[in-house]
Amino acid sequence: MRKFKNPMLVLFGLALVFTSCGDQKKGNSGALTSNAAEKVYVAPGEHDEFYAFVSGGFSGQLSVYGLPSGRLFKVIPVFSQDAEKAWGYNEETKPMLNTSFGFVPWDDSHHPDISQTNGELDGRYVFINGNNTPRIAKIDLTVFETTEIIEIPNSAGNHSSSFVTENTEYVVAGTRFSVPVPQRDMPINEYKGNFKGALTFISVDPEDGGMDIKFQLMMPGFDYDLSHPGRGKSHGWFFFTTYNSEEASTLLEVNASQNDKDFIAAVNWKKIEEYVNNGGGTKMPSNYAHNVYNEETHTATSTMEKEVLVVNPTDVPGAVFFLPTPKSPHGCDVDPSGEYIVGNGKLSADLTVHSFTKMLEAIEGKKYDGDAYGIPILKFEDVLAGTVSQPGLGPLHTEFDGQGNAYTTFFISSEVVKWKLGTWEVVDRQPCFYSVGHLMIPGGNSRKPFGKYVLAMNKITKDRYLPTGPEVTQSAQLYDISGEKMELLLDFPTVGEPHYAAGIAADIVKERSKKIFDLKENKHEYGITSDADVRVERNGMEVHIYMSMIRSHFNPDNIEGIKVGDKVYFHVTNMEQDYDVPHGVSIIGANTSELLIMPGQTETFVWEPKQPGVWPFYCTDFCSALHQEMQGYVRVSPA
Ligand code: CUK
Ligand code: CUA
Repeated sequence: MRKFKNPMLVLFGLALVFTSCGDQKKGNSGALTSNAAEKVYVAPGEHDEFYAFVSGGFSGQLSVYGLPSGRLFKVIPVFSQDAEKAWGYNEETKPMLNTSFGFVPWDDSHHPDISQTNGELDGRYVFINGNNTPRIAKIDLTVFETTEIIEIPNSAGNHSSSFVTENTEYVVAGTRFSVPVPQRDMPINEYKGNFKGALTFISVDPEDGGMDIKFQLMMPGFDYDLSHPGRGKSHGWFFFTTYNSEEASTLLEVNASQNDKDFIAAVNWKKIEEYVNNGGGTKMPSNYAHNVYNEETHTATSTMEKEVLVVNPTDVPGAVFFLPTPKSPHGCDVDPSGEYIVGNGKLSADLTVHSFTKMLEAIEGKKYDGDAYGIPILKFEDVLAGTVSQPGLGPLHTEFDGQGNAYTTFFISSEVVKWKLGTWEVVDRQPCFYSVGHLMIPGGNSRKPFGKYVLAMNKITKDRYLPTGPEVTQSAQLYDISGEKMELLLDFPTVGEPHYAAGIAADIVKERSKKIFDLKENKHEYGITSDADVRVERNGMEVHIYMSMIRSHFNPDNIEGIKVGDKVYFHVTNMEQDYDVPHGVSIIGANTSELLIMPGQTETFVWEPKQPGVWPFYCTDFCSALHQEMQGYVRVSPA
């Protein structure tokens, strides 16, 4: 059955026509008015109205921009080593990148989501997924640092992640690839019935934000693509788009899109939580790393966990249902009221919108259309709220402005389409340059979107920027959505591939942002709180240097008595107690990155000198008029 492959090829062909048509682009970009410049202009010294946390895709990081200006403020290292910040290089943060596969200093990050209280963004944390070696990270927005990473066992291509419920009860991770559970050596073509799709519910402690895997729902072997929590009336439910409901072991030869409809899986997590709290579920051996950065000791620890609680959906009647949804749905988006669940069928000409109320009625009336692996399938007509007919080609993702409008991206026809919830009519469309993936309205994942801007994230930019060799930057485009018609305001480059972003009013976050770490509270194992404590300690071939740094010297600055073959630990404390005065340090030949140490913090790097001599080190961050004088020497003698 290859019936549905050809339309896909036709669609991709069309995409090429669209994206390579330079003239078309020039015509459309001419629509910019001088008014647009005014709307994005944030005068020097003024602050932006919104933070946008933009995922880095294959860079594995999260970048922080201001909106509407599009100014880049920071790249927060998450899953990839980052030499600028010594993330994954210094001894304090190396454990953060530990996994059951060992040290994995790279990942592919797609979906940031901001923590919520009562369905509104609270600005405490950003969560983000690592797809490749399945992980979920938590970034603490008081320090803009990654403070926790939990590995997801029994999962692969952790893609329908990391979306949070409306009181941040859970951050949820869904597997893209179904895999043998437990992992074992078996023929791939015995996929059907043997491969499982784990949907992982990670609880978030309301006090300290600590993450823990509460349970894994072990679903049939589909591909779980994206997900969204219910909110408002549908709070307590979670929705997942699926494809390959055929459970084909290859998506090439046996076309996975032969089924006219795949499913959105509706999961009543409150029901499962109750089941689990009453002792339900089975403990299954599973190794996964749980890495926590302690903000008091400024040091991470990595723990290897040994088991997870697994729940079989058929053991909890009434907890999981399938909603038929046409043609390989990708995005799965729930509107701010919680009533509408939008399934963006990549290969469908229409957008399908399900009704939560109708879904409950159908469940109540037990109107099932058979089951798949014991999970009741609801009838398409019974749950359908409406269809947006033929809005564009290749729908991917939808967001909401909180004023009754939805905005959907179309990858192939390269545009954002605005339509009305309830009447399903298209009211506006604007081109994207080019091939848009996700879009983001600040707060668009909550009950209270800030419906002023939409940010579209493009996969391809071709002629939009100065050429930089064969690869050109990806981009984000900002549209004003405060009026009836969308207006393109700005187009700016991004770091890595921006899959998705989360935005929030800056006021909510900036009040909480920490300015310095109190030196007196420094509980780092090798930290010092006064210059009286600086020293060099030798323990066999291991040397520990307790060093301080302050404008504009190191103490000690000249060190002797080191031998080739020693393992030298530099534990360096920044004694400053001023906002925005980090110092940096490294030493010649060290195969680690420099340390960039914040006021009040201690960081450690290890140096194994290979040659006798007198070797200089210096401060790498321009910190004062005497920055260039901030230096020292280490004398290394033969072994
Ligand atoms: S996915 Cu990238 S465009 Cu990973 Cu959210 Cu849809
Ligand atoms: Cu310290 Cu430059």
